[in-house]
Amino acid sequence: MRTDTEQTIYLKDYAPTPYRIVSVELDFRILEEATRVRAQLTIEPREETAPSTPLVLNGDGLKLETIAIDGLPLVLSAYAADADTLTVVEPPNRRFVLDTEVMLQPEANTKLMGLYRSSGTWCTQCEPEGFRRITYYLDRPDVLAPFKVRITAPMAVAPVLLSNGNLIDKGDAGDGLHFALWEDPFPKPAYLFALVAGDLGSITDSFTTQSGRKVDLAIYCTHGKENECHYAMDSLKRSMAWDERRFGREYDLDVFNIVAVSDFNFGAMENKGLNIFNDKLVFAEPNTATDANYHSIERVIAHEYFHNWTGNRITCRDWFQLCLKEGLTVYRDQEFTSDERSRPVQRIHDVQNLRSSQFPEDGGPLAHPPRPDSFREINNFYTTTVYEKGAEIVRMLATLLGEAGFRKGMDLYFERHDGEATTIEAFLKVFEDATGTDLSQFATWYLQAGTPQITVSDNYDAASQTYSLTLTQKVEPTPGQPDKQPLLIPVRFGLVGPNGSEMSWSGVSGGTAKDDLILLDQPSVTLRFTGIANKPIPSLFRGFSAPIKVSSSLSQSDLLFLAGHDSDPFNRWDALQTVLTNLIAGAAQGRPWAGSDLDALRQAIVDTLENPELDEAFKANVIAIPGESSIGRHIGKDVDPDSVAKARQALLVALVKPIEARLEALYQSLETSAAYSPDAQQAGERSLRTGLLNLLVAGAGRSDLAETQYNAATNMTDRYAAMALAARHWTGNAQALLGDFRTRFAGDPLVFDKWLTACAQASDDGVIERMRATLAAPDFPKTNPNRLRSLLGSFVMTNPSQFARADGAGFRFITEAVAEIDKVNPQVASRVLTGFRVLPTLEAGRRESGKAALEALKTQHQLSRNVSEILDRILA
Ligand code: 0A1
Ligand code: ZN
Repeated sequence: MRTDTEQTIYLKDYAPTPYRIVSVELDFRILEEATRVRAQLTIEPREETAPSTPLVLNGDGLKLETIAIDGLPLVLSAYAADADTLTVVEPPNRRFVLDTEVMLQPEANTKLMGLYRSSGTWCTQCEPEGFRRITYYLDRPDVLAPFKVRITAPMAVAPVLLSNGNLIDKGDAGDGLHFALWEDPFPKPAYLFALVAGDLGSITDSFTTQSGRKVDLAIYCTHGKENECHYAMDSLKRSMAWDERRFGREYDLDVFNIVAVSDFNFGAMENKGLNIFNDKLVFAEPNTATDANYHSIERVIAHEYFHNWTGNRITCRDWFQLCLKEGLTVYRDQEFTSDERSRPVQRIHDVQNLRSSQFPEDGGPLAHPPRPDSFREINNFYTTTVYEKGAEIVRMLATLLGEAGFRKGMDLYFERHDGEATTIEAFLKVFEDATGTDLSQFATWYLQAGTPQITVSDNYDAASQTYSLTLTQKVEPTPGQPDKQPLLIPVRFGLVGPNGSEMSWSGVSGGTAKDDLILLDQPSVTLRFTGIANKPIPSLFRGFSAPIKVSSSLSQSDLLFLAGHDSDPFNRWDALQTVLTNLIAGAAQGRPWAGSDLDALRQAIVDTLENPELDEAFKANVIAIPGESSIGRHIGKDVDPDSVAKARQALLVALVKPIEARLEALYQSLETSAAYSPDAQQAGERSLRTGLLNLLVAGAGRSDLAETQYNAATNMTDRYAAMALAARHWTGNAQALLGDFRTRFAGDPLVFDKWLTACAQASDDGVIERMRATLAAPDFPKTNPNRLRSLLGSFVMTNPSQFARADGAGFRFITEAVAEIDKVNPQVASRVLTGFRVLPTLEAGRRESGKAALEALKTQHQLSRNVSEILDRILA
């Protein structure tokens, strides 16, 4: 059953608009019942536009009240208006002012796009196509204009009135109303427009830029939450300083405002000078926020701030170029966090995220290039491929060009394209021009979907002291792309000698290898290194120098050797993870491990834990046993999640039991009475302690330790970790801990999200019925994306054996929930549905029951364009 028209938009059809918008004046009259929006758009035809070309503006669910050009109302025959478009049939062939009025009902806007209300506050979300839900406009990113915004609202309900840019006037407007006038001098696309009107508290600060300008900073929030905004403010100031230091980028307005709202479809939004944030990415205090929350706040505050240059000053020509701003900005926020915290630990974190979310997307039915060439619903393309793979591409560029070359290219990018809406091609061109490098083959990364699979083989010839190394690349077909081109893949590497030190060579032939970088630019490359005295162990893709999968020919003992000796910390971690994955995946597929393999692995783990040179956060990552989804992905097809879960559990027991006492002693020794600080050092110690607790609970049944930690906790990080572990393993005390947590933090919505997530991750068969009951409770806020994502998103993404249960109950629970949520908020619904992308990897029975659930969703419900597109792509 369908109602939405299935229109596909193609990159190849791009054409500039026949009309330019020279300037924008908006007048919002906000009242409890409704909001009236008057737009005065100064418009002119382009030089090449033929006279009488109709002007077609976008709308979405709008109802036109009045329309005039240059002050004269239009006669009925001069325009056509419906909910989705406004056409002026024969506009003047010169500059003119189009004046329109519409009425909005923000209260009824549950899609949270356009102008809506969140806990009483009026706020907006316009990216990508929300502005057309506010007024008729050329709502596309290549239409840039300066905005002047007047907001009038009741003083009592909305004492705070904010928009983009600088405040130029404010005052009383009579009848209990007041007004504010904002002006943003920087021409911007409509997706960066924002407005906030509400009764909000705030904290303020200031930042002096490198050229000595003082910028007023403020974070607005619900009254009473001000004290929880300080970490966000601190992160903002550090971000501003970092962008000056690292990229020479200075902030450009006199004010920078952030507003935290409770109902938000994403993490946050980079509106010019007025960032709007999901409150979970602003509020933090030790009793209710975890270290992971602090880490995310720092990262997202930085991300949105960095968009001011990469996104706002230089924006995208069209939405196919989304990766231009997102990939680059994610790269920048990753670099910021690496500089602020531990670089290797951040790299591990980012790669884990890439592997657990982007790789499955890239290898399944939803695979698409970082720069897609068609879409039905652009909201479905705010994906991990655009964001995280996009960041990896920028990272590879930096690797290939070196730090200085990369910076030269970035400087040229800012110089050449400031104020423009541009493309991926223009981005690559600046690096070509700045460094004289040919990037034509490299560009394929943006255009081709799929994760390259790298095969490695090697041979050592003692007689000639020659070591040869063959690297082969292959990308499997993805939807719409049956044939793949070879990519230019930077391989950072080293040859590790028998004593663990780096080996050097006297010569190399057969390919490009310079210092520690091999350029794999052919389907297969064989390098011959001469002057090699002993057989080396290759350490490849150091620092994860490219977003690829490697099938390594290394034996377990070689991998464990690297885990103990590689000079590259990322590869040390990765080697041990590979060993763990191989053992569990093997056992799940009927190839049990040998006792000696496990002994060696256990020893490697103990050695790592006892190594005084490694920091705690790194150790915590080393002892994190790969999750069931990760093992499933390694197996790749015909996966039975139950055997994976069983094998993983068996390995945990076999690994932990013999060293339980040592692990417990270490666990106890990490207890501290120091006052909580979210800094990387303390957070690292806590994460190691949690990692040890995980081993002890999962591998030695020590739920008593979880309970003790839960009760003794003096911060949310320790308390949540203990409860979540008990819930996941559904230990005897899990229900009691969940119950205590629920009542202890009753009334705190962000902590309720943590409870929902922990509930959704439970491994027992009762989980679905409990979730059903939670969702059906009359007071469950089904309009709030955070609540829905915490319950349903966590379930589909992190509880693989219950979601893909053999009886199909997990699939049906989700499709039924999606059908219901779709009526309220299609963006949240379609995102939850993407969890079904795992279907092709599952064994036949589960695959079929998953498909049946999707078919039922498709035939029995009227679905949004968002959900329909995802559904059709998964079923294709
Ligand atoms: N540009 C934002 C992401 C974002 C996209 C869409 C939104 O609403 C539907 C909100 C935010 C970012 O990259 O942070
Ligand atoms: Zn972004």
